[in-house]
Amino acid sequence: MPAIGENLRINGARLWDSLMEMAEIGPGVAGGNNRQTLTDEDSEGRHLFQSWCEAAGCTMGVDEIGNMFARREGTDPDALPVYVGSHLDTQPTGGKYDGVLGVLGGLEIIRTLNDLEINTKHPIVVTNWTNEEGTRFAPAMLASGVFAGKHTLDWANDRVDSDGKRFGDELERIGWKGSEKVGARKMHAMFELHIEQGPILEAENKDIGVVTHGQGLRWIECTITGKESHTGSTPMHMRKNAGRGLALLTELVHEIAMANQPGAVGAIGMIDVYPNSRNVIPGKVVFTVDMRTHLLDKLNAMVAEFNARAPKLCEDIGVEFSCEIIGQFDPPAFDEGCVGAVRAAAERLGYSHMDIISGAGHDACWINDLYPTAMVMCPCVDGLSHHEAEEISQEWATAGADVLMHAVVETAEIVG
Ligand code: HGY
Ligand code: MN
Ligand code: MN
Repeated sequence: MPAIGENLRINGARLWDSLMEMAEIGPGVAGGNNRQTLTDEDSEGRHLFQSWCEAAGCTMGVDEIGNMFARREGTDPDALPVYVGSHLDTQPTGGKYDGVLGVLGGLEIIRTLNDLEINTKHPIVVTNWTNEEGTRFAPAMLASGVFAGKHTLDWANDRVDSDGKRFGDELERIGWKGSEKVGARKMHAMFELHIEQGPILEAENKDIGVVTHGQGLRWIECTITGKESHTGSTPMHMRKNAGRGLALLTELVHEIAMANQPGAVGAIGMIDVYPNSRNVIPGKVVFTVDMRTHLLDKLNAMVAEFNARAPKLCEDIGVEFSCEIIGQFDPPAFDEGCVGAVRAAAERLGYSHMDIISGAGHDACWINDLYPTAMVMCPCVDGLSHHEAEEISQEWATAGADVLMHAVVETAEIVG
């Protein structure tokens, strides 16, 4: 196999133009994106991605949960493909790069190999995973989780959003339910490029994060039931205020995370208050606890402490408590061979780099359970993400895609 030269570089301007064009679909209200999964905007972004892939000579496959697979042929059609991708869906207050950089970075590899007329033994498949964010339909990484056998397709299709719309119905409505069996595809390896979504790489002045591990995650959906009553005429001692329970458990989650520093996080992001009226004591509050750390024993201990203390705190103020896990994955350790290919690529290309643990969850975390997988990260400004002001530089995007291409091409084996 011919050596991969340090001059093998992507077209950074073309990648940046594609990022900006995709960002015009599903605009937010403050310069970012609101292209939530299975919306019309998601469908529009999918069509644009498919048109670009087909213009680059790829054939597109779509599975029963809407995962998209754009295949560039290799010289050995029987060789298992190298997959490279991420997600196009965004948070409601999303940025232009979370997920999108990984999908369009994969497409840029195809475009560059076409320009240079480079062939690889293994086919290369660029992937868009459905519903990575888990914001409209919980849990996160839903479709890659079905692909990895973590959820059944039926369970996924029955997930509902806050308007009661069913995942499977919305997938059919936007016309992106494919015919391929989910998980039938076999992989030689998979790589994912993603912005760090944290402050470390920028603070350390590094171009590239070589992701060795990720945090594990537990999403605990909690319901506190009190009693609606008048905020003016109900005496304080007669109140059953579910809102107080939320306040106490918000502080409990923070206290548990702080007690497990360094390297643990916890927050409550999604909250529904019923009836959410200014002059009614909240009768019910439904919310999701998000706890994470890269150490499995610590993660389980954090959840155990929450489960031990939350019911008592609610009982003491006269409200009822129940909860269930609605999303979880254990801390991943990525494939050492693939991680080594990422690290060697950064060194070959002369990019500053450091090993890093991913704070956020990614589709690669699930695929890593099945096939050799690794991630490449680039910095983001102030570590900000899941915010419309999420920003990266063209140089960072280019460096990340260069390293991604070298790792993918090395694994797919260049043919002279
Ligand atoms: O929640 C996560 O870590 C990812 O952004 N879905
Ligand atoms: Mn993401
Ligand atoms: Mn995200």
